[in-house]
Amino acid sequence: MLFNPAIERLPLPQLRALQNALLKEQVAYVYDRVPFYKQKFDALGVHPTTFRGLEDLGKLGFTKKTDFRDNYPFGLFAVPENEVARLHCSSGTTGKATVVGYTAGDLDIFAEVVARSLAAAGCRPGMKLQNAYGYGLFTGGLGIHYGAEMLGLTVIPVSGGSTDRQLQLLQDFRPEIICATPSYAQVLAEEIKRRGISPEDINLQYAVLGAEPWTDTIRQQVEMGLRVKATNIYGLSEIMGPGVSQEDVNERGTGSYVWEDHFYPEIVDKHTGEPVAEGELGVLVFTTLTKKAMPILRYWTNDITNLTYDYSESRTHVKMGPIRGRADDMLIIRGVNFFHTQVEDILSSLPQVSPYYQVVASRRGSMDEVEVSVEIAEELMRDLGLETVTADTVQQHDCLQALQGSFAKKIKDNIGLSMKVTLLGFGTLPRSEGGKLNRVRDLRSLA
Ligand code: ADP
Ligand code: K
Repeated sequence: MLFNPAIERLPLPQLRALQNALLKEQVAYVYDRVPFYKQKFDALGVHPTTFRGLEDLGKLGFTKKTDFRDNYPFGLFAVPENEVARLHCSSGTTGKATVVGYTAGDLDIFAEVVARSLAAAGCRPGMKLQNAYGYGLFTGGLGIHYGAEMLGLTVIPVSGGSTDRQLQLLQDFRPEIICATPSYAQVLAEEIKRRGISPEDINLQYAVLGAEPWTDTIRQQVEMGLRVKATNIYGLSEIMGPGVSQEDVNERGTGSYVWEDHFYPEIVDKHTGEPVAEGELGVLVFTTLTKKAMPILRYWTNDITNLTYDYSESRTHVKMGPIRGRADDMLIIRGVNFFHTQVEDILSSLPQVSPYYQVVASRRGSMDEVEVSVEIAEELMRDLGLETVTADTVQQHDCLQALQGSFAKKIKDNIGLSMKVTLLGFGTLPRSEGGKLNRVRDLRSLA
C-alpha cells in the first residue's frame, strides 16, 4: 500500500522540478533567518538571487555535527522560539546530544513520512502497532507514534525495554506490528523461544526495525523468531527522526526508499566530499527541503551507504542501501577498512553460531589485532551437552575447532583480514536492553 501515491510515484522529471523549487526556497529562507547559514553562504559566495537550485547544491558546503554543538541549543533555528512546537535530542551515541526543533507544520510532515514508511512496511489502517522504540527526547518513540496514528493504526506505546511486559502485551493485545531496534527485536525473538511461548499466542505479521545498522543475519533471526516480515526504517534527528527512508515489505533486501520530496540525499566521498558515481559507497548527506524550524542544508550524516534507482519498482524515489556503519566506527586494521556489519553478514552462513557477536580491536606492540567473539548456537550446545564454553571446551571438540577455523577463514576471505575467533557459550554476550547495542570496542587508543 502507498500512503501518498501521487507523491511516491511522482514521475522523476516532476520530482526533480519540485525539489529544485523547494531547494531554492529553502536556501533563501535560511539565508534570511539563520545567521550561521548567512555567514557561511557569504563566505562561499552563494546568494539566493543567483543560486540555481540542484545544480548548485555542491556550492553550499556541508553542515556537520560540530555545527550543532557550536550553535547549542537554538542557534540553528529559523523561527522564533514560540513557534517551536516540540524539541528533541539525538540519543547521543557519539558525544554530546544535539538539540532539534519542529514547528507544528514540521510535525505534520514528520507524521506523514512515518505513515508512508509504515504503509510501505505492510501496515494497514485498523492494525495494532506495539511501539518498542524509546519514548522521550529520542525521536524514535514519538516519531513512530504520530505517524502510526496518522495511518490509522492503534498504537500501543510501550517504549523500549520491559521485556516481560512487551511479551505479555504481544499475547494479550495481539498487535500485528512491532517497532523496535533490530537488537531489541532479537531479544524478543529469543525470549519467546526461551519461555516456550507458542507462535499461535502471538499475532505479529510485521516488524519495522531501525536506529542502528543491521544485516540479513538479524533479519533471518527476527523473521523466524517472531514470524514476521521485517523491514528497515532509517532516520536521524538532525534531519527529522525515523522515516527519512523505509524498505518496502515486498522489496526486502533491495534498499529503502528515501522520501525525496522532503529529504534530498547525496552520496559523497569520505575524504574529498565530492559526489561519487551512482551505486558507489560513500557518506550520506541530506538536505531538508521543507523543514521550517530547523532547516539543514547538506548534513554530513557520517553514515556509509549507497543510492540506487530501480525504475521498475513501486515508487520513483531513490533507494538507499543498508547503512554499513558510521564513518567514525569504521575500523582500520593494518590498512584494511571494515565495519562490524561485515562480520555480522558472515554469521548467517554459519548455522552453528548464534547471531550475537562482538568485535574488539586492540594493539599488541605495533600490531593491530581484532578478536571476534561469537556464541555457539543453542542447539549445538545442547547436542554437545555443554553448559559453558571455555578455550578448553573448544580444544576438546573437533567440531568446535573446525567451526572456529571455518569462521576465521570466511572472515579472511570476505574481509581480507586475519582475526582471532573466540567461541563463547550461548547467552554470554550482551543483549539489547531496549535500545541500541554496541557491538564494537576499539581499545587501541587506550594502549
Ligand atoms: P545518535 O546519532 O545519537 O544515535 P539519532 O537517534 O538521531 O542519534 O540516530 C541517528 C543515527 O542512527 C543515524 O545517523 C544512523 O547512524 C543510525 N541509524 C538510524 N536508523 C538506522 C538504520 N535503519 N540502519 C542503520 N543505522 C541507523
Ligand atoms: K538512532
